[in-house]
Amino acid sequence: MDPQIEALREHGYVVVPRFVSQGALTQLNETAREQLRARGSPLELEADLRYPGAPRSRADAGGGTVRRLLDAYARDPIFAEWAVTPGVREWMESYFGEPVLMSRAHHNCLMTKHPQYGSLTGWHRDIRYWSFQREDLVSVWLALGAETADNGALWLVPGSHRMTFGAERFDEAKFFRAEHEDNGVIIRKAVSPRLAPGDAMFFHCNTLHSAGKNLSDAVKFSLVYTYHGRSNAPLAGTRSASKPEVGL
Ligand SMILES: O=C(O)CCC(=O)C(=O)O
Repeated sequence: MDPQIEALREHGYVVVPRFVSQGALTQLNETAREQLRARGSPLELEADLRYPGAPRSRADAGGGTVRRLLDAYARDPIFAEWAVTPGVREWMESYFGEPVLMSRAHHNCLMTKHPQYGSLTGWHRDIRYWSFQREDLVSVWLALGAETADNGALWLVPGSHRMTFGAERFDEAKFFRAEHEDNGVIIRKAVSPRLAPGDAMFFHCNTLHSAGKNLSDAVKFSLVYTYHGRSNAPLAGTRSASKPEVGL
């Protein structure tokens, strides 16, 4: 595990092959598909976010396309089990050097990327979703199927979690301005690691990343959770503090 943690510290992300066993992967995939069929709340729709390529409204063609099945932890026991699975706990404790908590306020979701109506996601740091004492959170992205640049896998800029940028490099929604010349130089260093089914990608909340559209003909499913050390509390009164966290 130590070389993986070193890689995360150095590059801002690391892929751990075959993190999920074949048996668990089959169960997770069945549950993911059932959950998408059932469309239980809370859901985030592509039409609500309106990222590039998404339907313009819920009334338009593809307007019901799901982007995230939110609160994965509460949706099904197998999703809850994977949020706190010993492999993740050991990994996160080793990185943070203290007991860890899983936030239920963002990520904590099953991400779906649909052909045709699935949108692309611009360059950003996930810290935009959070308000904590320190910008030190780590997400685990569990690929339930293969993820490649062709079906909308993540692109990440190695080492960007250690870079500092002025506020002018981001837009009002905290997307990293792709048209800014200096940003372009950084974005051109991005890589898109291929993930096999069952691989995990751990990445830091300050790692710049984006994702393209899904050009395949199958929905892509990924389970995503975010963790922080116990000493790094969410700021009172913010969305990050709005839901009880889960101790591992
Ligand atoms: O899958 C995508 O489109 C990007 C997901 C992502 O970066 C996010 O939700 O923060």
